Amino acid sequence: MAKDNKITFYDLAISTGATISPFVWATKYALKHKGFDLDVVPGGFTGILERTGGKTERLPAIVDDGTWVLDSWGIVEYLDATYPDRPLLIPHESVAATLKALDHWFWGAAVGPWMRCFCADYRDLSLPQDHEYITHSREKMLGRKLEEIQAGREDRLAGISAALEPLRSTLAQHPWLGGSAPNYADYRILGGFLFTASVCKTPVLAPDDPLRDWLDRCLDLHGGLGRHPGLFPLFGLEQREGDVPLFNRQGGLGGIYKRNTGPASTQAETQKITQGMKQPA
Ligand SMILES: N[C@@H](CCC(=O)N[C@@H](CS)C(=O)NCC(=O)O)C(=O)O
Repeated sequence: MAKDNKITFYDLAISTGATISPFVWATKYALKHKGFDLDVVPGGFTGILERTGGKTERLPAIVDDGTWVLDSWGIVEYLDATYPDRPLLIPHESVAATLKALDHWFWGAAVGPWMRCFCADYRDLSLPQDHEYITHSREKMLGRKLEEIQAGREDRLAGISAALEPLRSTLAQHPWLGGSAPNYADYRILGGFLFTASVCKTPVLAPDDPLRDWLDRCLDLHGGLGRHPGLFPLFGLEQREGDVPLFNRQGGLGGIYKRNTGPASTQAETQKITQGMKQPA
């Protein structure tokens, strides 16, 4: 398996040379996490079927010493099952279950909305031979002209940034989504940020966003895998008058973030929520 420690990796890139797909980015990190070198087959959106000898219309795809493996999740399952002695991507089934929930939320809260903020730029940045296909297929997917969907994005960016609080409050308490070390949970969510960085002609997060520390550490992993010169800056969004705050400076919400250590820890809250209430006789 994996002759010379190399795995063939079908990339999906745009005219800047940067990988675009969140799934392909996550897979790149997954392969590096397992310690493999990549034999990269470059290319854009059109011609995937021809490039892969009829094996797939979608990427990522890898070939491990003649074995084709398709689909980002399929690749993760394959890598951990075939190479259990190398660092695991999904160290326990519970990580898979929790990550599916996290990934689903993240697409709805951020990746999808960011896609709609940058869909015309995405087309313009794609390889020239891909423009027609991207315009047609993405207008079918999204239901309107790309320019119309993208218009007014400056009014939407603050809300998308604000919605990322679950990541901020978690990463304030753990260095990685994987806990003390990165695993596929980090790579999967990172893939969505790297997709956005490949197309975001205007920044999407505040310069002092707490996510910056985790993102910078992710980009530096595996020899600076995410430090591609074709990526646009994610940080630099300014809060305008009337915008919601770009991030919450108060900390996380929910029971896990408000540990009950006895009355002293809940006194202030109790006081606030009982203010004006009639005292029992
Ligand atoms: N479930 C698949 C989804 C793969 C997928 O949809 N890839 C897109 C890129 S984000 C693709 O290959 N698109 C080619 C096209 O649009 O023709 C996976 O996780 O690998």
